[in-house]
Amino acid sequence: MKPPALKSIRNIGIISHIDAGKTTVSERILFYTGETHRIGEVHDGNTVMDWMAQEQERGITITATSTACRWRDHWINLIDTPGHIDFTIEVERSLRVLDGAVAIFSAVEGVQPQSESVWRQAGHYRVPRICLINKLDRIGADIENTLQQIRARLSARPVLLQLPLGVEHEFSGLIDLLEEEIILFSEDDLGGTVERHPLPEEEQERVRAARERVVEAAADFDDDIMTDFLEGNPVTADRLRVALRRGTIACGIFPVFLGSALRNKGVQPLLDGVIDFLPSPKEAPPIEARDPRDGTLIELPCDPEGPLCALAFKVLSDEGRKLTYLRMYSGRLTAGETLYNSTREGEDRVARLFLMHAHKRERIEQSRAGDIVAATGLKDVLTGDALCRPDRPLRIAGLSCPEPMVSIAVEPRALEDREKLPGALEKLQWEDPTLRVREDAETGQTILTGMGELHLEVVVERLARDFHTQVQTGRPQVVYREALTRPREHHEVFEREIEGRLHHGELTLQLEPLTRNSGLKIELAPAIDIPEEWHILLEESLRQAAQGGVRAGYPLTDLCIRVTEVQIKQGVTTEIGLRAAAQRGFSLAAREAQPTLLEPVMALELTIPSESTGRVMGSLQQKRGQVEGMTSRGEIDVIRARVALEEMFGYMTELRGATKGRGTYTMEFSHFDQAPPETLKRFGFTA
Ligand SMILES: Nc1nc2c(ncn2[C@@H]2O[C@H](COP(=O)(O)OP(=O)(O)OP(=O)(O)O)[C@@H](O)[C@H]2O)c(=O)[nH]1
Ligand SMILES: [Mg+2]
Repeated sequence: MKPPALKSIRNIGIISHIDAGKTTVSERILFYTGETHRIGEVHDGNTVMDWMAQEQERGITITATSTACRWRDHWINLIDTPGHIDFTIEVERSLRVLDGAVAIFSAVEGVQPQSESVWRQAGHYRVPRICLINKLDRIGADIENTLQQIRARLSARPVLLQLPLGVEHEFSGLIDLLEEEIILFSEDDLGGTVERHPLPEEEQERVRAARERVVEAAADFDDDIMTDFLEGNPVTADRLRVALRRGTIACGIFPVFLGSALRNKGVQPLLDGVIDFLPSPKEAPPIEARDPRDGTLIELPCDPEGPLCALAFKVLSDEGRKLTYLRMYSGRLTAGETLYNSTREGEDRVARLFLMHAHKRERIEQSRAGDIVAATGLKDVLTGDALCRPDRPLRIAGLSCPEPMVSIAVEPRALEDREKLPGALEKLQWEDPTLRVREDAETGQTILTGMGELHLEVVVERLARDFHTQVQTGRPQVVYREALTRPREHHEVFEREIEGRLHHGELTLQLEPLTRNSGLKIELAPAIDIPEEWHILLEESLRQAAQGGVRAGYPLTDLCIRVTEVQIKQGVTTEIGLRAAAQRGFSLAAREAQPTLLEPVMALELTIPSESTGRVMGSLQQKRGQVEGMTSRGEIDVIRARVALEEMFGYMTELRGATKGRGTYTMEFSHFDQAPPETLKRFGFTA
């Protein structure tokens, strides 16, 4: 099939809090665009987008799934992302490569914590968004309240483009404010037929008022519309669409659609919105690339005739072989071509290229700027690597990866499991940059570190299912940080003969504790006159040393390490000598600077029936939790609190018990804070 013109492509993602209906919407999109012949339902465990066995059983999305479909002569590459915070890397990598997103909100729950997080992530990459307020069929659906929360909690400017016909169980269709028409979705073919009718007399007043707000928003992006708005002249739907599109692409406004995905209402107008308001790859801002040979910075617009530049944003192990998802930013790529991996500095060959339809693939011979494709054959490529032509190396920013917070020890059950474990974990790590694997030096156990309990549970289950490797797991442990409480200065001399040659390194270090959540800083005094390579070497050695901790093996943070002096002895000062002096000097000084332990503190939002509030508050207090606010909505209370992660293991079970199964909570990392005396004692720190 002939590839579409660039302006007819949309690379978009669906993002939201857990359970807002992303997968339900995606399944409808596949059905209405003719990609599938039946609608999969999350509660039946038969969706195309949640193809992994664990996703179907748990009823949640775990991994971002990419698919391609066609609508109104446009090609849409669509990525359905998970809402659970443990899988946030999936959202991060998707937003990194997408040109636009659909943010979904539940009309009942409004803007939930994870919606705030994904909205922030999208803002970071300046991804234009349109919104869907979903679940209008549910009791308690409240559009105005959700819009208000979008304004207040997301500091965004929503522009409502539709009105509902009825709400809750009377929700029966929509009013299109641009065209001033009624939209109905036929019940006979699962909403497949969309009918448009003129507006009845009795609706005209409320439509006029609501449409005026749309014209007002559009006027901010179009001077002619502003004039017409001020003079009270009519403005056509087409003119409004052009202005709203401009505003959306500039992230100045966020068009809002309405619907109930489960009841098959509202999805086709949303698809129209994707085409009308979200940018094509050509309209997305150019990316910045650097030529590693001379450091020159260039801007790469989306151009098939430009130099080849692609980002590997996802690597899957598919029956033991690597399948690499690529976002093509510039140039063309043909199957069989040899590429240069500018991140890892090596060459790799693309065997085959595919267009992905969820878990099925369509083979293609060539891809070009603007496309999202998958490739086989790229043996050494990992998530976040940049690919280009060997004769035109280009580097682009990789992925920013969140720090995992929870670890567990795993023990292979049988001998054969022991043999298979390292290989299986390596493959899981290809896929998941937030999974870390290391061996505990003292116990010899394999330690997995991940984003949270659920993340690690999923990993262990995948070991068993996909890699037939059974393991026993220990209790989850928090990943702490170490910090210093006193400043310290230290002079270190290293001098030793190694293999017949004298190595010397001599320097003075200053360690200075910083305020909480400042991270790690390494500075070299400007007066130090050493070659650039030694500069880098010193910084790397010190960073490595700080990473290893002082007392409990956790990375040091909130610290500035300053090298104030480096004494050079001509002919004997060597790299080996300098490295040894830096690392030994740091370690001795840090031990004298009264190290302490910091623990991760999480931001929680609990939604519970009011009758359980007393019990839940009591238990939060026992967990050293700080309640920061509570709002009531009918019989439901929403509590916001901060609690140390250490106290939160197994909390889901506890909360279910305390609320007769009706309470839920979400949490995400907030900050690091001083660990309590018992924890300090456990790790041998003085309180
Ligand atoms: N009543 C009602 N339920 C809905 C609607 N849309 C989705 N649901 C239900 O909400 C639940 C969650 O839907 P999903 O589509 O899995 O939500 P999601 O956003 O993909 O969730 P995660 O991927 O786990 O973050 C399912 O039980 C759906 O059937 C809707 O419009 N109305
Ligand atoms: Mg989902």
